[in-house]
Amino acid sequence: MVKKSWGFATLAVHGSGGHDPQTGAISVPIYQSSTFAFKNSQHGTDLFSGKAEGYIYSRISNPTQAALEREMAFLEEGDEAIAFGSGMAAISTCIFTLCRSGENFVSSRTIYGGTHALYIKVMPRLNIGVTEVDATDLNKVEDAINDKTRFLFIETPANPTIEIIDIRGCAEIAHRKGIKLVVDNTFATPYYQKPLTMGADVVVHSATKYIGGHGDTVAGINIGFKELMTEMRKQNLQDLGGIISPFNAWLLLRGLKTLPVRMDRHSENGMRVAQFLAFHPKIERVWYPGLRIHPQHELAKSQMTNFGGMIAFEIKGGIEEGKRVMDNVELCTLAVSLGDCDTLIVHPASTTHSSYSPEEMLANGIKPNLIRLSVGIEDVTDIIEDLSQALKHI
Ligand code: LCS
Repeated sequence: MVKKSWGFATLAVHGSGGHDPQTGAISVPIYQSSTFAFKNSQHGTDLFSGKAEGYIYSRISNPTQAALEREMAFLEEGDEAIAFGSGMAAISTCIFTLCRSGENFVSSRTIYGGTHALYIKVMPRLNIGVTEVDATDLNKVEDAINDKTRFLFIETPANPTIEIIDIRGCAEIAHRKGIKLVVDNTFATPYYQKPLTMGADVVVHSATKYIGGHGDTVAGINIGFKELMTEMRKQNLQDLGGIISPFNAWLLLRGLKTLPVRMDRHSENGMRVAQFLAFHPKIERVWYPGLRIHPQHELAKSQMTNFGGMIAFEIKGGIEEGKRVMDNVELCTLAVSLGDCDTLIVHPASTTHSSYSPEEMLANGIKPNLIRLSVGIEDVTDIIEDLSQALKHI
């Protein structure tokens, strides 16, 4: 029996619901089954009508997926969670649950490039409007909302600039205007930030990142309160079909057991690497919410309990200097994605955020000389040593 009063680390280990009742297995079994037998034809009818509870078909739900969802609901302090095959499936299903053709939503403008691509490529075809605003200015957020706006979407800390958005401030505006607030909590994880406790209605995750934590799974999770999550599952998950596989759900359950331990190390290493970069003569500027020089350090402290492993930094010079650093790292891996045990380094403007126009990039702080670093859990002295030798090449 899981106790809601348990601490985060205890819930991360035990929150899926305990040992398998049939076998005593302490690891949740991988129910690798697409379909589930009905006891008789009436049972099938009752499951379909909702009179009986149980499993029907793994596009709707599956016991391994359900264990992951129970655990994530505990960790984010929501009623229910739904796990998806990717973060993008989680985000698109959330949008389709909240918004219909002819309506619109407002989003912070600095977000993962794939989310921005979904806005500009798919939403116009469905006649769903998107207004992207500088959400660090709450007046701009409020001004963008009209009577057809259904929700506000923010990503904080933001990918790739590590900008911080005021969750409580956005929740106050959203609820005053009668709309929902959705927060992408991928960078912080529930260990450091719990948007549902600050007024958000839905939390979305690319679970590919810190939740999985090992760079071996693509997945997404949405967490929220009963009514909306039931609608999301019944109306949208089932129809759009972006479900997680049982094996990937199991990998996330395994990853979650060590989430607090990994995050502590990511933060410790993140702070040390950020401090190193902040004093480096070849670096123009460092963005890490744990540093006092971050313009939103106080806001970050008010809504996060620690700052994780995501850093952005601007190299003196331009893109050529940046490329030279990235081409000369030896321990750090030049790759997209983030939140893995391995330190990853990437140039957002030419990769993860290339869906933005050059003008949008500049307006959103995605400068040509900006490099994003996902600090891993290796020995921090080795990470710093590697960056130090790579920086000598410029
Ligand atoms: N939200 C955030 C904040 C992300 O960083 C990503 C992926 C997604 C959602 C989408 O999740 P996915 O479907 O990939 O699981 N971010 C990536 C990045 O920065 N590099 O590669 C993927």
